[in-house]
Amino acid sequence: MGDRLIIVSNRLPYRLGRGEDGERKLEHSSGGLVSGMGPLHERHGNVWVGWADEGGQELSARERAEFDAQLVAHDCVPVHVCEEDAHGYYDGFSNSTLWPLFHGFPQYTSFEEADWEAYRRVNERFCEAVLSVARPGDTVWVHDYHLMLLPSLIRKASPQTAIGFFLHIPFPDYETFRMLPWRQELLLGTLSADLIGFHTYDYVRHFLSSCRRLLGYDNHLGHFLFEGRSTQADAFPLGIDYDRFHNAALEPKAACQIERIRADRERPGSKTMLSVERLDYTKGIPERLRAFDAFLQRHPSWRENVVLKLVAVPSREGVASYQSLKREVDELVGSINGRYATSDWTPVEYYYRSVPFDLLTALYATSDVMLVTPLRDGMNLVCKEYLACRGDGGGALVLSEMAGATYELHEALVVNPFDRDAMVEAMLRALEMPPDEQRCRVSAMQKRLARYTAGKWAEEFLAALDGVLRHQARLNAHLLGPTSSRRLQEAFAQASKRLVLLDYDGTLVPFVDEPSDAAPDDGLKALIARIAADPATTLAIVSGRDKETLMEWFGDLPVGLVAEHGLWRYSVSQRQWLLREPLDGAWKDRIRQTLLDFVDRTPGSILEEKDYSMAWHYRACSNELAERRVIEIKSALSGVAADMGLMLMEGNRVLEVKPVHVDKGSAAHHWFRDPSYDFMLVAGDDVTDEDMFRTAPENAWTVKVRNEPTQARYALKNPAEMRSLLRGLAEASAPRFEGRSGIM
Ligand code: GDG
Repeated sequence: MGDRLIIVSNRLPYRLGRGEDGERKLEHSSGGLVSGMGPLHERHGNVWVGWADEGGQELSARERAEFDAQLVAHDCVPVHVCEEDAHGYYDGFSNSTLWPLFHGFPQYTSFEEADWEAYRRVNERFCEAVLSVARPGDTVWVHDYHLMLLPSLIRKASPQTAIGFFLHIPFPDYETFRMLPWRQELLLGTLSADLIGFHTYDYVRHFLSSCRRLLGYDNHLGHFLFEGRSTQADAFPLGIDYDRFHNAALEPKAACQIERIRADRERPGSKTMLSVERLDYTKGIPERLRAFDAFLQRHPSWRENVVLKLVAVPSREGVASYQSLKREVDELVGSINGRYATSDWTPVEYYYRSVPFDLLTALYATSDVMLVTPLRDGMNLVCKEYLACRGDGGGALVLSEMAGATYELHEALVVNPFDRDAMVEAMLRALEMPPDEQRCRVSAMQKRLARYTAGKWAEEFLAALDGVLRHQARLNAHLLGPTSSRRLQEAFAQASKRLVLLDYDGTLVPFVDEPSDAAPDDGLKALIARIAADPATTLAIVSGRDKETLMEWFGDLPVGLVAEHGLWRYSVSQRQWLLREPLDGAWKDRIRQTLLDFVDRTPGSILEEKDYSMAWHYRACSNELAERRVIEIKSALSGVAADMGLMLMEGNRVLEVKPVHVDKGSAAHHWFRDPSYDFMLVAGDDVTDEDMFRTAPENAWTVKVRNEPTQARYALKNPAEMRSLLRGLAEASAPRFEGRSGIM
């Protein structure tokens, strides 16, 4: 990994505030991102790029310049955005499009082209700011949904930069994500990062599923190849600065607050339930208030004995859905208090403001029950902070199963926030939980939180990014770069007898959903014709396709053809197809119906029947379904296949049933064993081509057209690069064809 880290997030860790004397001054912002990245930011040389938050203050040009200078002195790079773009980017696309949709609230989602344009422009501004400070060898870590286009913008401008991206909110399921008109651009925007992180594995799965279904990118355990580069998506659950919270309650300022809160308790022995969050519709505040209402209704003995302290921090007040939520919460609080309050008891204490850190930790330390019941939450740090502040090991946490944090905090009372009865039940259990049970649950969760802190999270993410970069370096060592390409061409030019064996799909042409749509274009045919025309060169297409298709596409060229992975070989001199060994295709009748049943049950899949093999193609199917069907087909056919001397072979989104012992490696054997060839090039892209790579003589130029682990000596990134290599051979091979056009 690089020497310096450039952190990029929507906001900087400082904002402009006012001191007690009214003087403008920089204030440190808090929150999970700042605690995770703070220590890294402080390391020498590291910088933070973000939107300069002027705290709603009107600044003159001179004051803004002073503010910038202060930020720069704190290793920050401010990004300034004009008011109109800021509105479209922040209130608009970030908070009225991505935020609601990603949290599963399509009813609040707006789809405004103008907001999208502003979002794009602001991402470009961020890119300019990053490039203004980036140096070769730097690592850039981009955060959150505001900047989903930034990885690709940086990649385009600076291809070698190491880029990490972390999404702090949920990634929605495919059915929800696909509603976005700009869905492909957003996926492509993030995919240029080397490592893409999410809080939970569910979000990773959703992301991978959208990549597969919207872009056709397959992955293997979260790794995939994107534009020839290995990229990884994985889960990294964000923790908190545990010691900061754990020790805070012991600080004199907080201790004083704790004393005051205890003294203010309306009745000795009464209990407090607390909730703290931004006033946001994802946080489930009205649902919680309704459940509290039902709780007081059903359990009258708790009236006057419990108080719900509701801290709702004003947030995104410019967005309409937040304004109506504010009205709803105000009304609910008013209605509960109006119904149950007595002269010395107010059931809901409602604070519509942010509270200072020492009061926050004092509230955590003194509340008997913490209610964290969002309808959807990427992670949720408040529940972790509450636990960290419980120095006495007591307290009870009611936690929504819709928060990412649930995966780590199994000892909480986990509830479905939409289920009012379950919420009422959980409130009762939490209030009545015996102290021993409280300590047992809380201490188990504390141990985990103390270990996996925000700092550890950042370290693990960067270590994983480093791992991806090392993996890329290993793969890139195989890449057939300009020097090796030149050497290959020279060897080709100097050879007196050459062999060129080429796979077709994925090697000479990219994959398409419908196999019959992959016919060679005129440029490709002209290129192959020119290489094959040289009498010193034997060129053969070695494919899994049936012989009729190969004949139709290449029958007019002087090239050898191998069909059905080696079952058939077309002899140019004999002008006929030769069967590799006497075979019986009667087995097909026994398994055809089984495969056809799978076609019916798997929309998008097709069955291709060849002379002595059958191929079930699932390129156009949903990934999850196809994976399941492959396992089912294998188990349905494995017994019959063994009986009949068949094997099930997995290719690139195809499962093929064919006779054992027939593979491309054995098909190529009669060429490989001929010692008179002094140049051999063997190229292919999938698992069936590995048989050729394995059996080719040691000095053969074996080339895999996908940069991934392979038996081949070299790799190219895609069919376009393969064609360009062949163009070089065409030029070196047949001078007598010079002047002929049409080679592409
Ligand atoms: C997003 C994702 C994910 C809150 N009120 C006060 C206050 N806070 C601090 C808390 C906590 C932070 O703000 C809130 O963090 P959350 O994680 O709970 O929620 P979001 O703001 O929605 O954050 C979320 C997070 O990103 C990190 O990845 O967990 O899922 O939505 O640190 O302490 N701090 C003070 N006064 C308050 O009144 N001082």
